[in-house]
Amino acid sequence: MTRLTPEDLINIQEDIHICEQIIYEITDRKIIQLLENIYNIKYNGEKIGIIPITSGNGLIDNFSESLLKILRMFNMDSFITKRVDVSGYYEAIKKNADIILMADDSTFLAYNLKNMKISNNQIATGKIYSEILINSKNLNDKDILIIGAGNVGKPAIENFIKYNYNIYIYDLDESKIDDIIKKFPTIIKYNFNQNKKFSKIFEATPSENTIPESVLINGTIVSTPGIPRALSKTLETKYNIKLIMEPLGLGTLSMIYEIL
Ligand code: NAD
Ligand code: 2YH
Repeated sequence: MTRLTPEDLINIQEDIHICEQIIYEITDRKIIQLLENIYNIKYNGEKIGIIPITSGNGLIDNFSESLLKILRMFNMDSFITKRVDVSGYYEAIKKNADIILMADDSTFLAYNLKNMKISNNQIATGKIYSEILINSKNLNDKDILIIGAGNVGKPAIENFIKYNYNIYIYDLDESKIDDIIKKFPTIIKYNFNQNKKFSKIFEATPSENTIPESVLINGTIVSTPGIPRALSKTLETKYNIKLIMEPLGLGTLSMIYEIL
């Protein structure tokens, strides 16, 4: 599993700000409006405690601070516990947190201590990045290319199925595709020789430059939580791509809304 690096998070506020503008351009909605529509709930001042976790490979410089910046950008009442791990959990409860956020090397979760709902970053990220495409004004085109059918890709695929998309899927690991096609037989295995172009692409892999020129048209919307970047800057500019890409913010907000 890919681990975030402090470098990934350096421009987190600016990255989210750019995504906010593109999301508004393609959906006519601000991020929070979109989340309210998706989860049919509003944030109501819940207090969110961020607990740094030292297990495994330890703390990531800037991780907890980036979460705090993200939540505060959207006016959410939030704090980082001074202590870490179990002591941090205790501190969060003593400070009357309604929700806690914490991550080790394999799981990043949000837990609502009042209603006992729990969310997982990979699922919530797949959800929001797919919903951005589903809510795009270009509703006529129901073809979607999905690159990467892992833990983030799978919930996105299930969401596109729900909205009757024609799903074309590519993954380096063919067994991942076969498993998904067993579950959803209408999904089409894509290979890049098919020479089909897409106005909507979802990408969630840990590899760089996974989106080749052959699938792009002018104005393609690329919604990609995958780190590092899936599309070269040259292709982004050449095809006026509407690129939704940032390392932590949208998924974290989606986790919070899922458990309100
Ligand atoms: P995963 O390991 O569960 O799935 C990744 C999938 O990509 C695998 O099925 C793998 O076979 C496939 N893959 C790898 N290289 C490929 C390539 N070159 N072409 C096609 N398929 C390829 O990982 P995940 O949890 O689904 O995460 C995917 C990416 O999303 C990671 O980079 C992760 O760090 C990132 N992520 C970002 C956010 C965010 O908020 N932006 C949140 C969660 C995860
Ligand atoms: O980056 C990660 C893992 N890849 C899980 C993310 C799931 N998408 N975890 C962050 C670890 C943070 C660290 N424990 C800290 O600083 O608290």
